[in-house]
Amino acid sequence: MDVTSGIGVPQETLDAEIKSFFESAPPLKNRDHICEKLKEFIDRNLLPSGNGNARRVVCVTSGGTTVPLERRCVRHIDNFSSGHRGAASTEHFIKAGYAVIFLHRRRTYQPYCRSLPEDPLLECFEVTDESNIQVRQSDSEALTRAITEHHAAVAENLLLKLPFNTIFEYLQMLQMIAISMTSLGAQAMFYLAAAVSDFYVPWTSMAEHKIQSASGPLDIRLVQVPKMLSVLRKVWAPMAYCISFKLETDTKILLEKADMALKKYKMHMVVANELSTRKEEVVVVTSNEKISVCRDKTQVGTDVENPLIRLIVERHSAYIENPDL
Ligand code: 9Z3
Repeated sequence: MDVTSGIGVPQETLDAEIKSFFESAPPLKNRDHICEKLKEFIDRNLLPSGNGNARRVVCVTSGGTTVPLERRCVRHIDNFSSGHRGAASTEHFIKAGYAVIFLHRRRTYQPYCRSLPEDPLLECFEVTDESNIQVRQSDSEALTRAITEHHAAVAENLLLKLPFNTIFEYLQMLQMIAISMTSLGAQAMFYLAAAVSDFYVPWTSMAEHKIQSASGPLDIRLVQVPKMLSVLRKVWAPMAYCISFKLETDTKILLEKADMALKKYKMHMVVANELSTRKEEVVVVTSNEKISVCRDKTQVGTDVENPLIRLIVERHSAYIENPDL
């Protein structure tokens, strides 16, 4: 009998922590709208595509979750994640024929916009006379490509973008997405590149109003965010192909920690990356391999996500053929 969750915490304790997390989280404001959009997106992609099968759908998570410190939030704890990994991967998945649910942190990198200036609206256009603006010649190629590719992905129902800010929003939305993807069976994939907070302030113990500085030094108790990966694998989406990411700043412990995560959460693959080299190299860890994947440095403008997604698509195909292997 499985008495622990595989992460050193008894299963009942973990279940209770998860239940309490969801019960006490502030409900999503637009839950019904998200539900509708998800249903429509999945239903359309369940229809036979070019090869006569339902399309493969991947949920790409991207960017960092925030941890609010006050209910009427003025301040929050944040992390470094820019969302570049998620945005780049989304483009490569769509190119490979997948439909992508892009669960992303608001105002982080977006698919197809990565090569545009930081403030494209102000920087890519110029005023020609009092009432007219035009795209600057130097930006016209990049902008046309971004607009064309984005519109094509949306028009073909290959991209659904769902934004989050807080850890509460992220986990509730991930659960909704996972449950709505059940009908896809092994055609579904989770690519969990978001940097998810490990600690949070429970809603029930959070200050209502802005914390006052006059009250002196601040003591806040952060509790551990329950590990949702195992529940995602076991309960929410048991047939889906699941890939999580392991980030460390100390390379000496990176692969060992990735290996541990693979086993503890029963992931199909863990992508290990180190903070400073994450755009150049990652290591794909599976139950019997460690494959180093590098960006092609001989070509300008290439991403490490290009060979990474190629490898993942190959492995997902093998899994669809034989999910029990
Ligand atoms: C990653 O490791 C991503 O590759 C990065 C991408 C966040 C480093 P950027 O957004 O960076 O392109 O700037 N994501 C997962 C990080 C994480 O929180 N992993 C948890 C852990 O390491 C497991 S879920 O414990």
